[in-house]
Formats: sequence, structure tokens, C-alpha cells
Amino acid sequence: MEYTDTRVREHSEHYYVRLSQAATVPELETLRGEFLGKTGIIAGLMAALKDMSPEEKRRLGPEYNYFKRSAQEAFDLKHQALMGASPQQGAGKSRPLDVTSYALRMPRGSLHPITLVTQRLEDIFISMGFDVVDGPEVEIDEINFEALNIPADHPARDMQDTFWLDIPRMLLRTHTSTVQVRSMRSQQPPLAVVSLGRAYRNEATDASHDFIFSQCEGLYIDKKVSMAHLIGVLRTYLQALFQKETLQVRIRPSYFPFVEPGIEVDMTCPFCASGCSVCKQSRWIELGGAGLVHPNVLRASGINPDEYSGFAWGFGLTRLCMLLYAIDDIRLLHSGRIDFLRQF
Ligand code: FA5
Repeated sequence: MEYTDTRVREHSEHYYVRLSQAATVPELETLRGEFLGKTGIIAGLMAALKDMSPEEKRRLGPEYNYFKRSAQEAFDLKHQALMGASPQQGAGKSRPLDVTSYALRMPRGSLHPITLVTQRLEDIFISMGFDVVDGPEVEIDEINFEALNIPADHPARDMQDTFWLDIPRMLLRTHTSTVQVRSMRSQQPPLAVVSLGRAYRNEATDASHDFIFSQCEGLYIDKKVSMAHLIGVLRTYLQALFQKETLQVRIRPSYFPFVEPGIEVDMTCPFCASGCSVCKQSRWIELGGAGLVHPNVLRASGINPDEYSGFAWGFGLTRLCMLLYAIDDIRLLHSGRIDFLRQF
């Protein structure tokens, strides 16, 4: 319809431009309020009709009504399109031709939760003075095991079920501790590095174990490094990650061939004060292993253990991610499920 009333013409042009630009349902709802709502522009036009002369009412009434009806129909179509319904639905109804209402919504991706946590952690570690380093996921036996004080006949190899490749002595790294070795061999101490990346283990999956997962590894080598430094660094980065200054860490004795003494690290549950389902009512959450770098490991990478000492830790980055985003099944992370990924 050709509008003779300037106000309707301008409102109509404005309305259809805004409608074509609306890319989300909330944007569309705002537009509905402004134009189609009880106190919106169209209601204002209709109310103004009451005060017009009979002749003006006859001329403008059909224009206003047409604008109201067509605006509502175009809105419904766009709403259907944004909600994922086929624009063909309701095609039998008469409606104004508005090619812009079919403008495709560009599908936008989002960063994977593991990427989000990795970026957050890297920012924290860089602010603490660590360098972020990387290493290959396909590794040689010597770096994954031997240089970490795990010789071929060592029973600790059983702790990490390995994906061996068809190429002799090559494997998918079972932990990011390989990057410790590569860093010690390529840089002189003092050195402070972190490495966040994937590790692989040939084990059955369940809600908290996958055959591919991410770890967050750290290594600090200098003179006179102690366990107190390690605990201080761990507490600082966990407090920053969970944005909780009162968060504390606790250590328990443990065994990893590449550290001595070796410890397991727990942190206070960031979600409760007296026990919840996340910490299984214990108020503590397990994070992973750590300790002071074993002299054999320093030696295997050309560092004199009489001069230097250091600490290292390796936590499940996947676990930190699941805690931060309340993900209750690790398998969701590699499920490729769009409904899961859209939440981030
Ligand atoms: C290690 O991998 C040692 N390299 C950690 C370390 C580094 C100790 C430096 C001392 C010094 P562990 O196998 O416990 O340790 O794995 C560390 C963390 O990785 C675990 O606490 C867990 O959060 C995570 N993790 C291990 N296996 C899996 C798996 N299959 N799925 C998901 N996360 C896993």
C-alpha cells in the first residue's frame, strides 16, 4: 500500500530497516515493544485516529490498519526465522512482500570452554612472570618417560596407559610434563614456564576420564627453590582463576618419579563453605600432582642439581574447566554437541 500519511511512511520505513537488522530474539522483542506494544508507536497512531475528522478517519484508518497488520505479520515471520522455524510455515497467509525479512541470520561460533580457560590461565601466568611454551603432542619415549626418570622397565609406566604409534619408540604424550624436559634443554636457568595442552591416555572413559584431555603444567628452576615457593604460586594462580582470595591449597604426600618430594594438591571448594555436591561434602577438591624436580630429571636435561633446584606441577586443565563452568561430564567437551557449545 502507498501511504499518504508522512508519519506512517516514516515509521514504516524505520520499522522495516530495524526489523531486517534484528539478529537476536531479544533485539526483536525490543522492536516489538517500541512499535507493536500497548504503548508503542502503532498504538499511538491508532489512538490519534479517534480525534480525527470523519473524512480523515476514512482516508487514514485503512493506512494505519494496514501498517499495523503488515508490521505484525512481518514480525511473526522474522520471529519464526530467528527461533529456527522454517519461514515457509504459514506461507498460505497473505502477507506483504518484504525481502529483507528473509535476511539470513549469520551463524556465529563461540570459543570452546577449554580455549576460554586456557586463555584465562595464560593471562594469569603471564602476569606472574611465566613464559607460555608449547610442545609436540606426538613425542618420543625418551622425553615422555626416560628423561622424567621413568626408564623402560619402571613400573610407573603403568600409571599412564600409552597410545604407542606404529613408529618405534614414538607415542602420543601421556602428560604435558614433556614440555618440562624440552624447556630445560632449550633454555638456561633461571626459568619459569607454563604449558597448557592436550595429553592422551589409552584408558576407558567415564564422566571424569577421557582418552584425550588437557593439562596445565608449570616449571620453575632457580637457585634455592623450595616447596613454599611452589605452594605460593599454586595458591596465587588458583585464587586468580576462581576470583576468590580466601581460597587455600592443601598438600598430601604422593609419588611421581620426576619429583622428590612428590605431592598431590587439593584446593578448598570455591563453591561452598561447609560441603556441597561438587566437593562431595569434603570441602576439598583434588587438582593433580606437583613437587620439587628430581635431581635425575635436572641432570638428564643438562642442569646441575647441586647448583639449581626447582618445582613443577601438572593439573588437569579439563578438570579446572569443568569446575569453572559446572560441566558434569567430561565427554561433553568433545561431543561436538551444538546445544552444549552454544552456552559459551
Ligand atoms: C601427571 O600427569 C603428572 N605429569 C603431573 C605432575 C606434573 C606431577 C609435575 C608432578 C610434577 P596425573 O597422572 O595424576 O599426573 O595427572 C594429572 C591430572 O591430569 C589429574 O589429576 C587429572 O586431573 C588429569 N587427568 C589424568 N588422567 C586423566 C584422564 N584420563 N581424563 C581427564 N583428566 C585426567
